[in-house]
Amino acid sequence: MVEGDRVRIFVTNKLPEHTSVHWHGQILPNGMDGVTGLNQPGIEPGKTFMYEFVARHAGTFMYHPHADEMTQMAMGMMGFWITHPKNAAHHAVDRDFAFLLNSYDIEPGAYTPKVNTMLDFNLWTFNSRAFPGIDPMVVRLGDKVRIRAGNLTMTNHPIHLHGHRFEVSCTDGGWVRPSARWPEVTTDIAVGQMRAIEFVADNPGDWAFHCHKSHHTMNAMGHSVPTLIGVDHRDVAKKINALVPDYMVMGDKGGSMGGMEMSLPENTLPMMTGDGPFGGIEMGGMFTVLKVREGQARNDYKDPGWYKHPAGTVAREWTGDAPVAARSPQRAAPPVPGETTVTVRKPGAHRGH
Ligand SMILES: [Cu+2]
Repeated sequence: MVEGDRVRIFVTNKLPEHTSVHWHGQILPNGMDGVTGLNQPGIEPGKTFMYEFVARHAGTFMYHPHADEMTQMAMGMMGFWITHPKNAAHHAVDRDFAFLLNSYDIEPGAYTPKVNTMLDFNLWTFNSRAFPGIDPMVVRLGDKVRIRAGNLTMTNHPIHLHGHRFEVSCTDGGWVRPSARWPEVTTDIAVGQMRAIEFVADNPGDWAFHCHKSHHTMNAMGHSVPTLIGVDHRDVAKKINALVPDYMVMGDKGGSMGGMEMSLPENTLPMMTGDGPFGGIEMGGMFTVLKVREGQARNDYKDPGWYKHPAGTVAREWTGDAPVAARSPQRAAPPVPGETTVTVRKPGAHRGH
């Protein structure tokens, strides 16, 4: 869409129940807003409705049913809407990416999302895809980049970009004035919000881009598993193994599953997965990679492969003695092993302020 376009949309309901479509963020005539019962009757199964309005403002919007929302949205009915500025020079960028954040609760082995789940979803997705099934964002060194992300899940997503600083340039309410922007590396996107971030890709490499909630970068898992960190259950495991050959004990040293191969029910993604140039990435869900490259062609979005680090710029094993850490003068003597020193300041010391 381009700012000022008159838009006519035909919606045919192929569901077994009524529906409607709400055009989230659009400034339109009341009768086109799509709330069943309030602005229009529901679209009955098999019927077609027509919506017509002017896309008045450039920006990023969303659409979704406004009828039996809980069920229809849990099944994935939602979409993104971008209206470009009429003047192509306005808000121009070199690369422009769009992610609709959505979530599903699908039991391992099942095909139908559970529609009554309120918060404990187990698949967290960008455009209904989970890492590593999400393409990298490929940009040229020095490109001005925009990433738009809209949230139609049931919880907020603090979206985090590595290696760069960005500003929020647009919300679903419109463009943010440059004087009102501030630098960030994470921006929280609440339910029903869109945030477009902009930055100059001035740091070459493969940079993680992900939701900062650690459960949102994992795929299907049980959340009621007991914590076994610090429990040595090798003996128990041996006994159980004698009875159940495939039995596997997990989690006495942590939850890492990067190097673990495990059979899964059909139609089930591993909890954390993905391979990088140095091994398992141990991510899933809302995660992808921003690839900043020198020499990538202007309109080439093809994956250039993994970043080739200049010599000496990768964290590496240190095999010498650990250097002695500098300490403040008050603590000139090295601490005696096992000694605990507590400096107590009594309330009286604060008299006078
Ligand atoms: Cu999240």
